[in-house]
This record gives sequence, C-alpha cells and structure tokens, in this order.
Amino acid sequence: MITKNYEKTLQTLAKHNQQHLLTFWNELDESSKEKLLEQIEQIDFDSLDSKIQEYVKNPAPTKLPSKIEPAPVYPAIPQTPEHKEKFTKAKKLGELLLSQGKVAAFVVAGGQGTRLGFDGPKGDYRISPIKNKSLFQIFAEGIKAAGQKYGFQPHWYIMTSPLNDEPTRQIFKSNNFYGLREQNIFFFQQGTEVNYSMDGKILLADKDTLATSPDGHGGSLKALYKSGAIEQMKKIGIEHISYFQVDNPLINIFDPIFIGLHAIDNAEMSSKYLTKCEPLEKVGNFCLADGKVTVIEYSDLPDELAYRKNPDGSLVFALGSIAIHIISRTFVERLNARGFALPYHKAVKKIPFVDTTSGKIVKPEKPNGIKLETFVFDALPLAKESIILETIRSEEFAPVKNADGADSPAVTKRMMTRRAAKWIETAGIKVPKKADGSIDCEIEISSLFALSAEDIAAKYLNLKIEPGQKLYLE
Ligand code: UD2
Repeated sequence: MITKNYEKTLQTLAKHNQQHLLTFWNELDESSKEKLLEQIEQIDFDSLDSKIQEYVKNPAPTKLPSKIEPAPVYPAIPQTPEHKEKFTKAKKLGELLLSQGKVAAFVVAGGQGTRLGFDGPKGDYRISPIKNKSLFQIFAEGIKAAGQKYGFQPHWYIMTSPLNDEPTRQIFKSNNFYGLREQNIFFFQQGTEVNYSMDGKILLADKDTLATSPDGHGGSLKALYKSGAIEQMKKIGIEHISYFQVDNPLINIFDPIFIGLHAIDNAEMSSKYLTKCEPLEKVGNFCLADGKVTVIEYSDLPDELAYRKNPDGSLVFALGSIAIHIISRTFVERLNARGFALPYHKAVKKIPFVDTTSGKIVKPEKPNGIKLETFVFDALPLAKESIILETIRSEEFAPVKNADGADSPAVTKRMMTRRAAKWIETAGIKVPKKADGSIDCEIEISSLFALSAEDIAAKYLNLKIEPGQKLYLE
C-alpha cells in the first residue's frame, strides 16, 4: 500500500518539480514514510505552481491599489451633533449587546516572541509595572471585569499555532485559567504553510518532515471556522468577535461604543485607528482603495508614499492600523461558506533545512528561504460594510514587541503607569510629579478595580499619593 502511495505521490511531485521531497525515502522507516506522505497530501497542488510563481519567485508580490483615497473615520470624541447622538446610541447598544452575551473576546496568539527575545508563548510575558502580571493575566482580568460590569458570562477564543499550542494551554491550566471559567475558554490552532527555497522548492526540515510555519493571523478566519469555534459561537448566541493581538496590554477588549457603532452601521469587519507618530511607524495604513476600506502594511508602503503630504501639510497615510477589530460572526461564516483566499505576503527568513545532496541539516547564517503568510486586515475589502473608529494612543496602544527601544517593555510599562495616573487625575486625585513634569510614583490599576477613567471617578476615591510611592489598586 505504502509503495503504491509512494509512486502516486512521486508522480504528483514530479509534475510540480518537487520530487526532491522523497530523496530520503529509502532511508525512512515505515512510520516516517507515512508521516511524510501525510504532510505531502496536505499540500494544495492545484494552486501550488501559481502560488510559487506569484508569491515566492516574484520579487515584489504585493500590488498597491491603483486608486487610493482617504478612508472615512469616526473621531474618538464626537464633534458634530449627529455624531454625538450616534455615539450615545452606540454606547447604549454596545452595552446591551454585551449584557446579552453577544460579544466574545478573541486573541491571536500564534506568533513567536522572536523580536522580544522571549522563549515561550508571548502571552506569558510579564509586563505590569508593579505586580509583574503577564499579558494573558491582564487580558483575563479585563475580560472578567467586563463580565462583572455588564453582567454577562464572558467567552474567550484563543488562537495558537503548532509552535506554542501545548505550552499555552499548560500556562492557562497552571494559572487556574486566571479566574475565568475553563469551559468558556476555547483554544484552537491556526494552520501552517510550507516554506520554500528562493527558487521555489519546498524545504525539508528533516528527512521525513516538511519545513512549515504558521500561516499568519489571516489564517484565523479559516481556523475559527474549521475548529468549530464559529459553530459554538452560533450555538451560544455570540454575534460579534472582538479581535486583538497578544502584545498590547492597554487594549479595551469590550468597548461598548466601538461595538455599538459596528452594529448600528451593519458593518461586517471594523477597525480602530490612531494617528501615526511618524511616517514610517510600523503599523498598517488605512485608505480607501477602489472604494473599499483597505490596509496597506508598513512594509508594503514605499517610503515615497509614506512621506507624501496633503496640501494642508498632513500625511496622506496618517491613519495607523493597530490590529483592533470587531468581526461579525456571520462575516466569517459567509467567507468560509463560499470559499475565499487572502493574498499572501512573503517574508525572507533564515530557515534550517536538509540539504538533499549531503543529507545534513543546514542552519543558515543568512536568509535562505521564504515563508508565506496572510494578514487578517486583507479581509477588510471583502466586508460589505466596514467602519473605522479613532482611538487615543495613550489610552489603548502600547504593544510590547522589541527587547529595546521603541515598543520595548520599558516603554510599555511607562505607558501603563501614565494611563493609570491620568485616570486617577481625572477622578480629582493629585499625582506627584517631578520638576520636569514626569510622574514621580508607580501606579498599577487592575481591570478588576477599574476598566476606564469613568469607573475610577465613580468610586469617589480618597487617596493621597506620596512621591516615589508604588500604588496598586485592585
Ligand atoms: C502588526 C500589524 C501592524 C500593526 C501592528 C500593531 C501585521 C502584519 N501587522 O505588526 O499593521 O497593526 O501589529 O501592533 O500584523 N500572529 C499569529 N499567527 C501568526 C502570526 C502572528 O497569531 O502566524 C499574531 C501574533 O501572536 C500577534 C499578532 O498576530 O498577536 C501580530 O503579529 P506580529 O507581532 O508579527 O505583527 P507586527 O508587530 O509586525
């Protein structure tokens, strides 16, 4: 049987110039042979050649849209009477949808913390300034607090990848699911893509194993469906999915205004934006391309366009995408029911591989291969409606990405303290400052104490904070 399969597979591979994958066949034992054949069977040979041609061999596979216009947005603070009225309605509706349990949290946590130099699931990275809480714990507390505030049983969907699925589940188990109900947390894995050499040959990671990597967060739209998460959501009445990344501890996971605007406008996928701090900031760029809300990733935006200005001196690409979305469950259902494909983005990386001549594993010192990924924001143009709401950086965005410099733990911790100080000041409490105006104390606020400045103000706190004090509110 296995010999017959071998011959059939060899023929298929030869048709697509990939027969080198069976170079070591005669050296493999039966179980390794089966393992290798199973992986090869997963390859979609119908699209393989065109995919290699278009995305692997093509030096500049990402096409920029031909007609680019500014995207319409809602400001963070409504200015016109119409907007003011709409925001009031949106907040009420968002709170109602939350109280009815119609919104779920969804974190994409399949990536690796390579840039941060952290070994392990990134959500386990400890970041809070005083209590040293992990990202997962901070999210869990936010989710639990929203459940208490709006009166619902929160559900949390967590996407992992084959690289970190087991350790992620283990972390949740050993932390007692951070006080959330275990049955309300749904883990599922994203898919993978095979890796290629520069000339379009699939790489072997071992003699019986293809080189693969996670298929990007765009894979979440298929994985949500395939894993049964969407079906479960439907059963329990979840209509909206609050999508966020694993690296941003300031995220407001259940934001009634954002949820409400998304629902009032019948949007299928909505986003938050902030004004970029500089033309080359490493965030996506919102625009309207052929009339559709679109994000052009920073790495795909030529510098000339990134620096381009409007007649009034503002940047043409000023709206940064920070990967915060509301996705309607029915949108994911619709995409999967009729079949859809997001474009691939190519990353040139150092990929260890088996040299088919020597049989040895090579650990390259320079980039030698290509990984293909899809991005979730490439689904925006597929949505019938899509709204964009402004958010304020100091309130909602402090991702931890790099070991030093921008987006490093030091910056994130400082921003967490600053937001806490601002919330406390809003409640009329004095925060000690140094002569240069910087905050002269450390403050950490658990979401279980307050989810917003409003929550603090409502508590009538009677606090006196001393210079240099470490204040933790829970
Ligand atoms: C992302 C956005 C960028 C901006 C920025 C804000 C992309 C391509 N770019 O940049 O536009 O919004 O964030 O912080 O996303 N992930 C998976 N599976 C994968 C790959 C990634 O779950 O296969 C998750 C990862 O765990 C993380 C998130 O996606 O939560 C973002 O990944 P990243 O750190 O690679 O994205 P980055 O910082 O390049």
